[in-house]
Amino acid sequence: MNIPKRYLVTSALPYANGPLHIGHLAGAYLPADIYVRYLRLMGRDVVFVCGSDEHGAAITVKAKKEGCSPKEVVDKYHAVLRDSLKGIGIQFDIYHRTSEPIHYQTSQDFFRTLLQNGQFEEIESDQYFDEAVGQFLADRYIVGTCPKCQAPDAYGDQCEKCGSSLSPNELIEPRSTLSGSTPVKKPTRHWYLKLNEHEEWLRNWINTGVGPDGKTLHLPSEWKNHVIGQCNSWLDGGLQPRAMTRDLDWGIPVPPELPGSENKVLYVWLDAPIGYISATKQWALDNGKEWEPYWKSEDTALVHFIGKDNIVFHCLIFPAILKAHGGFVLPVNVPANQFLNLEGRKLSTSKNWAVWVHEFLAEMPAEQGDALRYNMVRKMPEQADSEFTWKGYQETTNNELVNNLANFVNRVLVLTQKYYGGVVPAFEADCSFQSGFRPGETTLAGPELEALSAKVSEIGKQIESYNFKEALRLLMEVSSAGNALLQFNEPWKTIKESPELVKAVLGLSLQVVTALSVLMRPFMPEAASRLRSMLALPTFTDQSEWQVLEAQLANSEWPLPIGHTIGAAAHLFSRIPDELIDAQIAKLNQTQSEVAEAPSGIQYTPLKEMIQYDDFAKMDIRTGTILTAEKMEKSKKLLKLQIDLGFEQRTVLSGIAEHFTPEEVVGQQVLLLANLAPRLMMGVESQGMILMAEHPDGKLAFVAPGEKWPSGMGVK
Ligand code: B3M
Ligand code: ZN
Repeated sequence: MNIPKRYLVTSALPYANGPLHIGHLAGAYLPADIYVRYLRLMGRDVVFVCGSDEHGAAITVKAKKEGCSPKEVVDKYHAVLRDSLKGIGIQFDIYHRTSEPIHYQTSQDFFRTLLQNGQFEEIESDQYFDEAVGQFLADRYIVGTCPKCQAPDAYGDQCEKCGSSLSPNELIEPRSTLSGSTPVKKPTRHWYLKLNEHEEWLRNWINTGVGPDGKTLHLPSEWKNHVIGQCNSWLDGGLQPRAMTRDLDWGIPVPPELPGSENKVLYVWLDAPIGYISATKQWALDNGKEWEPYWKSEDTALVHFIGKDNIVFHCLIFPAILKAHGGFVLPVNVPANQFLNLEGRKLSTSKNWAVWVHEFLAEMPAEQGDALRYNMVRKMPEQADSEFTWKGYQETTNNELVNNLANFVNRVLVLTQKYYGGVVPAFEADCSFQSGFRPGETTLAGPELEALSAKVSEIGKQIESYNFKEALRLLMEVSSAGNALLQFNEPWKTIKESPELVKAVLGLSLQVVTALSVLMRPFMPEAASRLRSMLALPTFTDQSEWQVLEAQLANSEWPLPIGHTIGAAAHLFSRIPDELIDAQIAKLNQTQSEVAEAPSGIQYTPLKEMIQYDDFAKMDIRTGTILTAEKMEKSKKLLKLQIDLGFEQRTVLSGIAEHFTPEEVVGQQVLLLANLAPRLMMGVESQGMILMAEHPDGKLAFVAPGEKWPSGMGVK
């Protein structure tokens, strides 16, 4: 493979509507960071961009839930995301925002160019409209039953259960997520990208790697099967024109000079990927560089790291947009990951079933940041979904990071201090010892170093092929080989009778430790730095250390020269005690919202999503007294109640007929939600709702003041 002249690497722009969890980390951020750190250590020219995605229904729906403005939502979560990503060591060149003016301008200019290039078709069509709130419903504003898998709450753009891309018209029994009402259809006009005209070259490019102008841009064997598979299943369905604008008031306005642009904004999936370009522009401005070579030169490798739910946008729609615009390169790879599950269940922000990165960083010892990165790679869903468990985390950390890696490093450094005062010993090249890399064989320093050299190169190749798990496995093999070297030769026993052998074994072990410090850098950057200072080597420049190491090993040079004095040994990683893990498991169980078995055997219903005081304060709850009650004809469930509120009477239909007879409830004091919009049921208008306590076995009980109270009193 030819080495590209420069790289532009992106990680999916996270929606600024919630904090970062380990699923995000394992999906799109950590693999990109490892890849980029490696490239830098190889002396390559690379720019790594990301930023917050601040538009779309994901934001406005969250704002509605939190009872604040979309702007407040994005400001809050942008900061949380930025700090979490930084805290866990993701080393972007820029972490931008799609609310920045430079991004508005870039996106609007893109839109203008697409229009000029005849890439849009203006289409008027009937679309779902929520009359209660006066808004058109697209994407996440509308839910319904998925026509493909029958999941009950598929979004208007995608079913999260089966991954199918959808349009609102395909949903069965659609409902508005804004008001819950059944929407009506109204005509509206939008700009549609003629995706159908791009189908042919996209199919060819995805399956052969040959671009629209006939040049081979990549080899299909370099792309993950599941990525190509998902693209083909889309292509097989045929690409349709896709609306690139929306009737919303949150987003980037359609260029205002265009007739019909009022109250219309760009589709979030048009503006968000352009965010990669805006971020690169801002980075160039900040650093006195040019952005264009990173997007427009044929010798640039563009790589998008994403989760599998974003595949079609990055492999079909954004490439079509780039081609439609003209002058941009296409991605050489989109190494999408599958999903990470947590303790047997899907990670979920809304159900609070997650390990949040900012909480992890605040609650766990500092060195655990790198341990988390290590564990995330071990469980990285590269080809299939995978699972994180806290017990697994503890086991992996203790067995691999502590017992293998940290232990090896510690033994070598401590013995070097003890026997040689910390100075790397000179030794005879023809002194033979037991090999660590080839167990059972006797070897010399030369061949042992060659084995190390081969491993280092192989690890680099695996990283460059996006096989991060395999690369990490090989890294740990190096550490295991180091441990074997000590174990087989037992320098602590042979130091007296074979001092030359011990010099060779420890001298070589020091080279393995030095190599490990560099190999660790992409995966566990902070621990790598600590190891580097234990070895008393200069701090990382992150510019070419891997390249230098590889060259030294290939030339049989010692990366840690004879005569060099190392620093004091310290523990790279310490064992994680049970208490720490038990506390995390307890926290997860406590905050989880799914039905849990309590010790009493009671099935508790899940807690609903958090609301703000304002949500509660909107409810007007009053004390009342049931004056009359009668069964509703043709209804098993409903009782028709007449309720006195002191200042007025209400007719209320209540679903309690299977629990109480009319006679039982007359005279009963109740709490009535008095400002609930009236509802027509079976020809009768119900003017409020009485509050009932519900037992898991189905029993209902009235909720009322503990003593007899006048009717019409407020409840707060
Ligand atoms: N914000 C979706 C997501 O967070 C979206 C990615 C945009 S990448 C340009 O899953
Ligand atoms: Zn589905």
